[in-house]
Amino acid sequence: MALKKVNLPENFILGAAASAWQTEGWTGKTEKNMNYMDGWYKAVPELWHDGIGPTVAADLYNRYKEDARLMKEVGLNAFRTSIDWSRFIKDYETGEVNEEAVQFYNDYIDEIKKNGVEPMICLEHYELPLYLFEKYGGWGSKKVVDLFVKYAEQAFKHFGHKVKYWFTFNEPIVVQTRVYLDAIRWPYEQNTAKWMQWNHNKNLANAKVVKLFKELGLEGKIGAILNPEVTYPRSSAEHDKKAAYMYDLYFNRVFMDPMLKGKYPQDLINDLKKHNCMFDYTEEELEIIKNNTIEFLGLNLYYPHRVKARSTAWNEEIPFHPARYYELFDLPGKKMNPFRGWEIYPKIIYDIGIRLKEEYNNVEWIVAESGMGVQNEAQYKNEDGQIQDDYRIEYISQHLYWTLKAIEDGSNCKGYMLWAFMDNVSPQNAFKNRYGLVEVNLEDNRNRRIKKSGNWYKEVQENRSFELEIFENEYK
Ligand code: BGP
Repeated sequence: MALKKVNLPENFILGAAASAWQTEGWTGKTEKNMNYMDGWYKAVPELWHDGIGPTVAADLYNRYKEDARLMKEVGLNAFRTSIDWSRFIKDYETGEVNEEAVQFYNDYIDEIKKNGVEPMICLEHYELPLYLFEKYGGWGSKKVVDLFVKYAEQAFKHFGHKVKYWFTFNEPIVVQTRVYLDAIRWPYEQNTAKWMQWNHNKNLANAKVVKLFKELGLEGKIGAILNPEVTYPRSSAEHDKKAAYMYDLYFNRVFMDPMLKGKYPQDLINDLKKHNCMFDYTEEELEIIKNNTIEFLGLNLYYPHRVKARSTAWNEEIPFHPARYYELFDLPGKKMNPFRGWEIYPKIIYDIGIRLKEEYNNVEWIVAESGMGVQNEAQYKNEDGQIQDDYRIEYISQHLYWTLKAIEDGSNCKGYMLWAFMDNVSPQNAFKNRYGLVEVNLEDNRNRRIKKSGNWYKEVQENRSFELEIFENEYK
């Protein structure tokens, strides 16, 4: 075991992320400005940790000036958040904007820039307006796809001259997977065909917005943020490899291929047809997807997915689910984040980085989220009351190390964004697991305090280097 000094490449982005619905709170919103996440919380608040939801969140709407200063203090050179579509647009049908929200986002973006931080903006981090979810069935509807394009046009028009990094979606697969595939989220409807229709319509919406961005001739980059579930088979046996192939097809390539290669994998199409889950599409839509791939990709990478061949036969009487082809594999002795229940395996970043190089034309990309959620962080406060989150420093060091190693080996990665800049509301878990470089103290009026990791992050940014104890063999 040795201490290794690692240098950040020139122009490497070292930032942090958040989203609108998880930070802003409802100040300035009315019943008409609810989004899907707000609606879910309102439907079953008792299921959210301690009954807390997006109502106040981190109260960023009222404290963005202080927060923008803190971004600088923890050394971010970039910050990613989203625009809350449900707040920004007043009339979802016509695309008319809410002037108060325009003012807010203008001031917020200006304040971020004033502090020397590069803003990155995502158009949908689950903030689909509740009205569109209820009236049209959300992303199941092509009408919603077109209304999203109208919204994007307004966002580009208002902020396109000051924001250089845009993303269409954050984790476009997530909501429908929880709602329609696994039925573990409100409104708990199992419907695999609907799941696939949402996937397709989001691929289409992404392509249409990319097309618009190009047509408007905006400076800067547009991409999407995906959460590929970096998949490892239990063994090198054919049956396990097949399980991993199918898992990857349904959960990763379903977005990566159309967005980066302009085309769905043929195996996916064949399998969907076989199970009567093929989505509605037109040739024109496939053309739009083909001609409007993204050139900049964000990846949210938290933990590996390990799968094995099924040991029991799939019950063909229940609706089709990709789990027909795999079971999850629990690796004995794996390193865990016990709070979130996620395995810690930093090499996922390297592995996906090399895959992008080899299979996806070495697209330009960033780690758009990586981070560690920890419960009861107050127990780690020192006498002065500062959270001593050494575990987070170790987590970041190791994940950053593997990011840089991927670059060394030729992957076109441009940066690392931590989840999260500050503690914020998680879906259903609310403030249970804390992710921030900055503490948000719920017992004390949501006051902010930089954690030890925040001071450390700033040092890394200033020195453009850090030291870590590396056990490379652990990940061979
Ligand atoms: C990602 C989301 C974030 C964030 C993060 C942490 O999937 O893009 O919004 O929530 O996961 O996960 P969680 O909040 O569920 O602990």
